[in-house]
Amino acid sequence: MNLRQHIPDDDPELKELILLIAEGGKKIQSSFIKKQGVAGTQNIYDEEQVEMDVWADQVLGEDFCNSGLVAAFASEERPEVINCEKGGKFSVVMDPLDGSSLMGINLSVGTIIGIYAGDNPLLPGREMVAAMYVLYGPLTTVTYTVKKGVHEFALDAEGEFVLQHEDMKIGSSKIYAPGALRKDWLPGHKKLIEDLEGQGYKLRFSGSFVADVHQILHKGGMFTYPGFIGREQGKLRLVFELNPMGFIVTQAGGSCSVGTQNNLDLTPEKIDHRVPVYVGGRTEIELAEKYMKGD
Ligand code: AFP
Repeated sequence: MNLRQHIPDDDPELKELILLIAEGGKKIQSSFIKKQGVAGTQNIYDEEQVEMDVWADQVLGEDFCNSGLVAAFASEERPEVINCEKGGKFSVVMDPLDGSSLMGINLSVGTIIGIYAGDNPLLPGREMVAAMYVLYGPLTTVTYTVKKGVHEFALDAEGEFVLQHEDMKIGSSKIYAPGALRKDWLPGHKKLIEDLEGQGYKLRFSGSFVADVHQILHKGGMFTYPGFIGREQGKLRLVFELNPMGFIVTQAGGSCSVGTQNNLDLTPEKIDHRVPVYVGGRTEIELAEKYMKGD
């Protein structure tokens, strides 16, 4: 079964949007070999943009606004929400190329997407109608949810996304992926990690959020990029990173949190709202909240 056959027909426009993004993923995948330079510009967080970041953002942004499906979108690479002239039923949030600093050494990177009804993309994550990511690894895969399970497809030699995993449930392996420097961890977080290590959790961290969460989704455990000394609010973005990936993991039976509450309940304060990140199995997220709330 391919992606088009699999996505439910009850909202044809939502289906077209998911397929459009999957096609965008193909364009991005086929351009890695050509676009390995550095763009020489910086994004709104003063990070250097590699050429592919800029390009992927442009390609997907144009696709959205040309489609007549998207009223507005917010991108990690842009300082403001973009309103599309043609309008449309949905608004989209995207990290066009997460983990892009790893592209130069050929590690997995990905495109993260959240879809909302209406023209405001800065809504609480719980209001998403769909979320998906494209992972560019040994295989190029699309993982999507329209709140009817989580399903994964792989790009084959004929250019079709074919079903690999249907109705995925988060695994039960003991893996933890901890970002930030150990010396800067806050006391609650340090206790949490010591607890996990004491239970025999194995460390796996690539530096690409989308790839690291993908591993946790398949195998189980927890990804965390906590708040830390000097950056107590955290490094990763609520709107573009934690909400869409947390939504997908939640649909697969897992959970997500900023440590003290579920991130999906938060209304973004601004486009680049940053948060401490905990995403993974329910047991692990409950444990994280116990330590982070100081219970
Ligand atoms: P890039 O997209 O700039 O590579 O950033 C990746 C990221 O936002 C996220 O994917 C990683 O989990 C995190 O940064 C890694 O950050 P450190 O390099 O500070 O560990």
